[in-house]
Amino acid sequence: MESESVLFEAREGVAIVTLNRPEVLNAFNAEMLHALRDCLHRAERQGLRCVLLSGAGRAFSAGQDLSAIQDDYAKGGPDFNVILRELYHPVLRGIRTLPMPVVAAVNGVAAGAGMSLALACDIRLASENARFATAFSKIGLIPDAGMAYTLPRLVGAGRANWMLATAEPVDAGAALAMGLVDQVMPAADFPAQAFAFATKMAAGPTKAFVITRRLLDDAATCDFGHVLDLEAGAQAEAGATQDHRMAVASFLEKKPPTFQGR
Ligand code: T3D
Repeated sequence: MESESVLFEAREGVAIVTLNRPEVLNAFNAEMLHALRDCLHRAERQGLRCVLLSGAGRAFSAGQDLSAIQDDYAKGGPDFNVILRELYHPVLRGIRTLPMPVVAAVNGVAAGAGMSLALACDIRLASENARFATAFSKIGLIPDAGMAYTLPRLVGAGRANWMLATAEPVDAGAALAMGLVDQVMPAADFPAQAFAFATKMAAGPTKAFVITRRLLDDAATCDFGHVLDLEAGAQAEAGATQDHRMAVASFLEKKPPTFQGR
């Protein structure tokens, strides 16, 4: 079923997924997180080759909708363990296992779990208007939605700790300098430039992208010898794809490759 809170459009091999509750800066409620997970499934079912994730209005996402869990405090408090496992984790695991790259187009502020969501994506493009705020410590919480894994890997343990302790917003330029985002683009034509980037990803060697993501995730928790074992298996997998064979043949014929994602 179509959701109003997360929009889905398929164009040129790209699933354009837009968080759409701009009146609360695209803060997450349960319905929205279900809808987001469904959009990932839909991109896979339709055989698309890249997801471009962005927010409507002036924000990417302000994280958990704090008014949506307000009633729970009167009843002993929200069950964060259940909320995280049942609502957030399927989305995050969905992104890390999706058989296509996921690009976050961070159009504005990304806070709390909204920032976590961006960090879980394969690539982060930032508008000049983007800001990143961990936010958790401002409300007495700890980093969740995968941020304890992603943030120190992107910016290093010291900076991650600083960003989590102070929760001060980091602007797009500073985010680029510390490796939190991959590219900063002008705000004026950010949607068009982000889409153009996503179409390039969609025309790439999809399987190699996905195997690379898995290898990097696994390598983050392995010793060197184990990584060498993993890479041998992973390269055998990539080497068995049609895209690899075609690209080598194209190279030898001095022609540009046309990847099919197979
Ligand atoms: O549930 C669980 O399992 C726990 C999971 C937790 C994960 C988390 O994400 S915890 C962190 C939750 N997020 C936050 O604490 C961030 C709260 N928001 C802010 O700090 C600021 O809004 C921002 C820094 C993101 C942006 O500031 P600014 O000045 O640009 O905008 P604003 O004026 O604060 O917000 C605009 C509106 O959005 C405002 O509503 P209004 O006054 O126009 O009616 C504001 O209340 C609303 N809004 C912003 N963030 C949230 C929100 N409403 C509900 N929940 C929000 N998170």
